[in-house]
Amino acid sequence: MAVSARVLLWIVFYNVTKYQLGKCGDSCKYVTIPVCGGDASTTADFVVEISNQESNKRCQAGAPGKKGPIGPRGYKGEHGPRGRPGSDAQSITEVRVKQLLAVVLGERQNQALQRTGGDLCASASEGIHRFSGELFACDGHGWTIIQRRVDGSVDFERTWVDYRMGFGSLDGNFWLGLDRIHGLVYGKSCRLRIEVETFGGEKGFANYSYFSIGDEGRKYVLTVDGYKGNIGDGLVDHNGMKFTTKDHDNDMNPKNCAGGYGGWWYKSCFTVSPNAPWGESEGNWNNIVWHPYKKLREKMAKTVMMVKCDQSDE
Ligand SMILES: [Ca+2]
Repeated sequence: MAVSARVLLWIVFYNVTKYQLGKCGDSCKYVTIPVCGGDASTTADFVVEISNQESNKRCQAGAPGKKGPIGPRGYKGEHGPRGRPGSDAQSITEVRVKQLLAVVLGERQNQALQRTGGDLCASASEGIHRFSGELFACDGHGWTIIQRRVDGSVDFERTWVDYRMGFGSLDGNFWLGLDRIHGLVYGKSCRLRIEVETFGGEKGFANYSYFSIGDEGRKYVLTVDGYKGNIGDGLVDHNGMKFTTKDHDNDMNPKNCAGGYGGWWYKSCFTVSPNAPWGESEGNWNNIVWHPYKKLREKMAKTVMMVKCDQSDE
């Protein structure tokens, strides 16, 4: 009898757990089946009935248990695809550093030059002299040289930064630099003298009783007045113009006048070009010209631009 009861119980248990809602029959009276939230022991019929009708209610989920521990770290992800080729970051960095240096050096130069009173070469002999830590070329007659061309050894087709900082050799071809020039003449009454010489050795000059240029914020705008000389007022068309280089177009031409002629105070575009390529080419406008003087018949072999600030407004 006991064996038979165990068999029946096993059958009932098997059916109930297998089908959940199955009948275990009249013969099974007692079975131990866990009932959600209820008795641990009851009749099989009751269990089945409850399972059929109320198991969902009784077996509703209780409050969530505690969070389990953090699982192990996942595998390392795939290597991403190769990025696009970068731009010329090195060059960009170099340019920015150069520009920053130019600003810093320009400020220092301006401060040093303004302290000197602007009359650097008043009593200096011809040659290179140091004033306030900076080197300058003097002509020996009180003029400070800001530009000189004597041959084609120095390229004047330069960038804005180069024209701002200056380039070349003080004992030969050079451009003093717009920041230095501005520092020389800022707040002072200065004169400008330009001397030219043709390849045939003919010389001429242009004097201006007033010369000044703005700072970089005003694009080094040119102001000249009071022309006297024997080569014609070549700067009359450039007066009031901003400085333009091949990479900074501030002229009044739809195109950039500086392309191929060096930096200058172009209008649209020029009647004189002291910073143009040096040489004795036959091409029109392709060399250093002072149009009011020789038109396009003769190019200039030498040019010198000098300032003298013998009256201080400070
Ligand atoms: Ca332009």
